[in-house]
Amino acid sequence: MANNDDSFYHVFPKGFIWGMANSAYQTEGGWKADGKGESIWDRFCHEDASRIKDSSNGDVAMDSYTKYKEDVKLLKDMNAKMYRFSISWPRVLPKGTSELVNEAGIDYYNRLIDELLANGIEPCVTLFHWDLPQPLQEMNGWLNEELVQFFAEYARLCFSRFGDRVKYFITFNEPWVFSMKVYDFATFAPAIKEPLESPYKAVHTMLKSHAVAYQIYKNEFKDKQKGKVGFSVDSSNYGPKDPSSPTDLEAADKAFQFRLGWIVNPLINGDYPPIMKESIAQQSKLEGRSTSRLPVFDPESSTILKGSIDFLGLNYYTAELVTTIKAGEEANCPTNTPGWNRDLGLDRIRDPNGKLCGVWWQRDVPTGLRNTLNWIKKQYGNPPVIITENGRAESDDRLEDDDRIAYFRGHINETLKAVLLDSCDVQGYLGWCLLDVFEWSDGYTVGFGVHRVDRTSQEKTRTPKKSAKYLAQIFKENGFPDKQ
Ligand code: PNW
Repeated sequence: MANNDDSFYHVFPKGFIWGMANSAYQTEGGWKADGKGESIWDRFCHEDASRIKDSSNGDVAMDSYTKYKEDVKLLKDMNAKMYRFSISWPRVLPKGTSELVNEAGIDYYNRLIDELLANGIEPCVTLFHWDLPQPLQEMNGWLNEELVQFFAEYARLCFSRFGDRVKYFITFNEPWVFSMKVYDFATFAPAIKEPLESPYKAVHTMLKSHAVAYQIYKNEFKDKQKGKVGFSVDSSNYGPKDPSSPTDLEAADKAFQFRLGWIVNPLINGDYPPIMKESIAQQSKLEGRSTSRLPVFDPESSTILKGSIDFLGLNYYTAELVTTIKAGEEANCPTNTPGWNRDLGLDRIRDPNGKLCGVWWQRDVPTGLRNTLNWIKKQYGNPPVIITENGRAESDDRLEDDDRIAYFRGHINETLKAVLLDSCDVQGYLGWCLLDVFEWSDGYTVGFGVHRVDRTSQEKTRTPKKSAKYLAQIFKENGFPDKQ
């Protein structure tokens, strides 16, 4: 690598966790195998194929339900020490509730966990990566607070059946992306356009569910199992459009509060960020409402939410630049749509300084990751962080994926700076994604994978891309030992 770049040559602290991530619906297939129930994504794709760009679905996906041993081998070949995967809730509880446990589904995850451990790879299990059991959606999904109890039962089942071997649990994946894509953009299952109240309500239920699950782990399992329970949040980096403008700097901080703080402030401090409460109360008033659209935590929920993570999972992909909206320009501002966007009330663009990636919303801005890690450190007193997703989209599955290599190199190097130069407590890095997988409403038209999958072959043949070999080297050398 050229010497005239701004890379930092050093290794990560000993014990730094390297690995890859994935999720159930995007990878497993076997959508109705061995007693699995229907999820909201099964229903969404089957009901109307035109909802997905290439009219595809996850019925077969990468067939990891049968090919999991091959996935573990790929991880081993990459020198990975951790694999983050998610459990399909309806695979283990077909009706969503503990009324019916599908032992065949439990067996599948037991086999996967055992295979990982036999290969020296630590399992990291996400409980909710968006594939809610359809019967729970019929009850109004996350808008119904009864889901707190159903999630608690599901979490207890997972802790009790897998926790003897799984030491890292993540309750939820990316509530911001989930609630915005479902209830605001209405492009993700079950796509219900209700941007004003529903994203807030859904996130509220998820946070309360997390807190109850965390209590269950702490009270019933932790002493014996000695594992950790975390939560994965998504965030862009938010920078000022004009770095010399104090109001733009303030705007960037406000955007972080609305995106990351919405979720993380409750998990650490037991309540939503003050600026969010103020802004949404004000907007609600302007809409003629007598109360704020942002729900309020009852004292008990607030108490159990406070300090309810053993680690914070950060999913980072891109960076945005923000500025205030000029008076009179509100109607012309594309990022000022009713709901979360208008409540935030800022003019936002994807950072034009970064190279455009294979999806419209992604630009390659590595310094944004270091800044985001520092924002978390400063705002929340340096909590332990694991980067639970980071990766680059391509619009094809080329094996010579040099742009993806550049993305990984830049982002891992900025993480190294955050750890060694800024003392951010980052304990691990998981790349997204092990394979090219079903990319939600984009179907199979874009890929984040470091392995190509031949979906036309019976074997679903996996082939390492150049980036898989590149990451294998970083993982092995624990960073960037010297200039090369
Ligand atoms: C994440 N954004 O989604 C999800 O956790 C994965 O399941 C998904 O495959 C991956 O990232 C790539 O999309 C995101 O607009 C979707 O900033 C959108 C955004 C971020 C993350």
